Amino acid sequence: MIFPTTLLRPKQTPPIRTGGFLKKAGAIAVLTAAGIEMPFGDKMPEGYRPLALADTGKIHSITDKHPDMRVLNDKPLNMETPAHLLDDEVTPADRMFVRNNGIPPENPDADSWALTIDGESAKKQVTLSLKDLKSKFKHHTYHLQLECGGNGRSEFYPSAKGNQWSLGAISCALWTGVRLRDVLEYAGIKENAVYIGYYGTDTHLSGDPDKVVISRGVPIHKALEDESLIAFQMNGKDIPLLHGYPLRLVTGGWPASTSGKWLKRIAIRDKVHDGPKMTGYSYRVPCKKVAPGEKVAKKDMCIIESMPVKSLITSPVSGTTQKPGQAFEVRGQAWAGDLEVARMDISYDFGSTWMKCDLKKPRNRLAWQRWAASVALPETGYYEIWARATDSQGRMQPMIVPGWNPRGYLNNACHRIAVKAG
Ligand SMILES: Nc1nc2c(c(=O)[nH]1)N[C@H]1C(S)=C(S)[C@@H](COP(=O)(O)O)O[C@H]1N2
Ligand SMILES: [Mo]
Repeated sequence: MIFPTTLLRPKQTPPIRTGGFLKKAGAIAVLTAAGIEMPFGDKMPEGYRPLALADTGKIHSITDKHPDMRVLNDKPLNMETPAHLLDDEVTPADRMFVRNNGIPPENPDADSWALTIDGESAKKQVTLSLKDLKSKFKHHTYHLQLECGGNGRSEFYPSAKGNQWSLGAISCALWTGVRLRDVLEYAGIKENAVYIGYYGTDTHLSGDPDKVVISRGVPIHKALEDESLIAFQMNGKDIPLLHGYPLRLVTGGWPASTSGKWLKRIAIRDKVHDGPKMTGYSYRVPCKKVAPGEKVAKKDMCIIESMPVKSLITSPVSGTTQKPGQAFEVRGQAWAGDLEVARMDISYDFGSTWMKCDLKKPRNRLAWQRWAASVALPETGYYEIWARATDSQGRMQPMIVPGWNPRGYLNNACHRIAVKAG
């Protein structure tokens, strides 16, 4: 095998300490030595690392966030949400992952906040105060999934640099604001408009006040969709500072890096936006598939648009024990970028057989969908539950980490949890 254990998502479970006999005997021997029976153990490929051996991970706490959020970096602040904390239909503010590329503004003043629309393809430059925005345009509320393009990066091999997100850089909150379309049309969109680009007020890590932290955007067709918002509320309240107070762009279903926080300016561009983190290797993947570790020229990288189909098991938490033969509920969330999730299946025998789950319709386009199934584990032992979503175009989540790319984007491999019956 060329890419041995990496195909089996080893990094989700830290490597087993391989001293003495364990090295040869492998994971199943470890479990047997620990007195854990392994139903379907004979179906497991060599090199497979059972979740039973998973580390619980470091727990940090940052005021006003849930104490079990995982902090990946504190400057800039990056924190992700453990899967079992994403069990709510609407993600509460304290359980929402944070991805900052720079330093958030310290004390933004909503009363004096203004948004400017300009750019080569704006018919006129306009500046609107927050009050103007709220009074001039109709308000809309949508339930929108925001997933970092690098969610799942930690599982790529060879590893990709950047925040080592596992599964929890995804949220689906209720966003209220005005349509980006209404505001762009207020300024006037020239015929030659191609893209929009946002600018926020966070500051660069270097401390250089003239350096833009990140300025990304979306093609004009995405900007003009009903669900693309300039939002001033999240879950019915002011947006929390970490998530963009007092104003942010929300373009659900696309890499969340397109949803600019602390929004001050939107440029209507006559070409593909070229702000920091739009070019080179940022938020881009090879236009043509490459082998793991292969060098790719910048010119052969393409911008990520819609995120791929994906799902999470949010209950039970990995590592629980259930009574053999007794039914319990397995449930979670599923989403598919611009598309809808059409079907959800789970397996508790390492993918040998699958059962169809109940799947709810999304609350609106670009919202994640709740799913649930009732499971009874047949006999005492160690099980894993694997979850697999299928989108409305028939694409399924892969079982193994797909499509290696230099920066580790778009890992939508199936989520798996460990459950013991006993
Ligand atoms: N101004 C600004 N907007 C930003 C960012 C940033 O660093 N600065 N990070 C982006 C990235 S990469 C992501 S994944 C999302 C994260 O949104 P959240 O922190 O509200 O979850 O915000 C995006 N918008
Ligand atoms: Mo991101």
